[in-house]
Amino acid sequence: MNIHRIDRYRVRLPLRIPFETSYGRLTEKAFDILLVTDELGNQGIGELVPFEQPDYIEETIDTARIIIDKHLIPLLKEAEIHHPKEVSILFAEVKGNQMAKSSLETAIWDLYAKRNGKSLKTYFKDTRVQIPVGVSVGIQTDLTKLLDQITQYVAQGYQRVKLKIRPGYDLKPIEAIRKKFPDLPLMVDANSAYTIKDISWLKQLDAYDLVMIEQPFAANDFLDHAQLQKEMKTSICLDENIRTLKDCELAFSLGSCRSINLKIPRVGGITEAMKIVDFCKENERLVWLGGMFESGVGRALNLQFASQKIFTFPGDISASDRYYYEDILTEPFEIQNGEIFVPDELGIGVSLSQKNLMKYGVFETIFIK
Ligand code: OSB
Ligand code: MG
Repeated sequence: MNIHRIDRYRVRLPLRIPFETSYGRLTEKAFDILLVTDELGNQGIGELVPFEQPDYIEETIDTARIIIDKHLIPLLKEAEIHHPKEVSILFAEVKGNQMAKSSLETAIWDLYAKRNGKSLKTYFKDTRVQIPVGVSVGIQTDLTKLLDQITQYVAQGYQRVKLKIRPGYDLKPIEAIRKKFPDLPLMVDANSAYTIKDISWLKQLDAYDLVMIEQPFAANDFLDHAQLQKEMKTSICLDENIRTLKDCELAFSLGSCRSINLKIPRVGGITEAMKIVDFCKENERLVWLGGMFESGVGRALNLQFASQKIFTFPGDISASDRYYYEDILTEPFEIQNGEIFVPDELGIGVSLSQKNLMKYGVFETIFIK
């Protein structure tokens, strides 16, 4: 298979509810949709997910576009690709920049599956058709509004709630949620907002029966997380730290965490994500699927990947209407009894809405043979 053409839509979708984390407030999500066409006219779709600010990790949508245009597309131009697993090897000479790589790598997996007349999930072992889902709730200093929001999500069937926290916004909201929902599977995500100096403060969280605490310390820290995990009963989960299988091995061998939030784009694509899944399977480690406020394209990819039975813990894969008024697909994803169906059509299994792409996006061709 040869890549003959690559197009992109630069899209901005307004969020229904502004999303606040320890590092900032998001009111709309910018992302690119990449269309990769082969010599036969088959087309794969990928999503470029980084944020506009380098505050979650260092990649931004602008830096990723430069890496794609100047470094990754030139590598694809001359390549003859027999299997999408070769793409990560082809891209290896470009260091880091996992989200840029993932946008093209996942588009090529989609293209490959479509070329072979298959749904993407057929390339994974032990899959099912419906997956349990959770919801990630932003910082909301008005606790009445926070509890109302969570009440709605619980009524819609979300099986697990993740609350964003930061210093000054932790014990109080957690206590309020626990009081109202004593049995709700509840976890928190600090997005790196604490430091080792906060260990004794964080130890108080052990009293709230949290399923896990996600990424309390810096995005590249393993040692302080290991110290915290040694002193806490509650499981630590790492997100920002995990860019490669090696990071995953390091985290578990140092005892930095007991579970991994796996995001396909943060590890450079499907091939590396599969290696991490295999490692977690072999070593009986908890791995679950996170999200990046993806549009329907990235959401469909996440659903295909999370169809693997190892993903028993509800992921950050919510219904389209939890995020956006309108998405760029012809059909939105809906939650039914706490689960979302995995699309069954070819590749990632979704069709783009041309109307909405034109409404929210700008089209450009970035490579043509
Ligand atoms: O830390 O997991 C995170 C959203 C944006 C950036 C980082 C994170 C998140 C989420 C929500 O928690 C994930 C989602 O629902 O897509
Ligand atoms: Mg996180």
